[in-house]
Amino acid sequence: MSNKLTSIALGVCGMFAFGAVQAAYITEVNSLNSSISTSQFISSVSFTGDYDQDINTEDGVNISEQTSHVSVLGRGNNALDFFSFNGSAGQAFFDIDYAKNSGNSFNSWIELYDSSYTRLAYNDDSYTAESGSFSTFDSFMTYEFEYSSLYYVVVGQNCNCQLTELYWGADYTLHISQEYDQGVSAVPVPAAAWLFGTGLLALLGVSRRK
Ligand SMILES: [Ca+2]
Ligand SMILES: [Ca+2]
Ligand SMILES: [Ca+2]
Ligand SMILES: [Ca+2]
Repeated sequence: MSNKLTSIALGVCGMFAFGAVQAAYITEVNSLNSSISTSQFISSVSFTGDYDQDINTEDGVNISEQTSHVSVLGRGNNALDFFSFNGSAGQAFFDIDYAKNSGNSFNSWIELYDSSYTRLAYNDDSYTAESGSFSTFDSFMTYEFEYSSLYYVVVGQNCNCQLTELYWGADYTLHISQEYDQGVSAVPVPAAAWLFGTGLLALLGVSRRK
């Protein structure tokens, strides 16, 4: 009995550890996230602190190991792409890389909204073509969250200086990064696994006493 529970605990911890390593890049659920009410929620466990050459400030300084970050592989489907995530108080970075449509760069545009869908910020073009971007038409945005909450990011393209639906098949990568000291942290993943393991050990103790 105890051996069985122990192996289950080890297996679950292993899954958590595997998830933490593999979770940095996720794929957009194409065509299902075209509105605020159907936004694709990015779980905190998808964020990691692993090194990534394309996680950088707008000036091109790599911040992958100073932030908790997630990268979304998105694709246009004649619609806007909506994502939501739990942001924490502190500095956040939103970086569009590899924006391509039929081999050519397209003019991305991103917007940030709070949980009541009030627009907090938006960006059209970046200051520099940093790592991952071939063109300054790729968007880059920083924002200091005042408090922890659900936030929305919308990805589209610039048409007549406003947010417009992405072309069909337009590819891009969206990196969302948050500073470690106050931001969303990858730490809760092993912490959750540790607590789960501790709970199981406590259960084992109870069953042994019985
Ligand atoms: Ca980048
Ligand atoms: Ca899409
Ligand atoms: Ca970029
Ligand atoms: Ca742009």
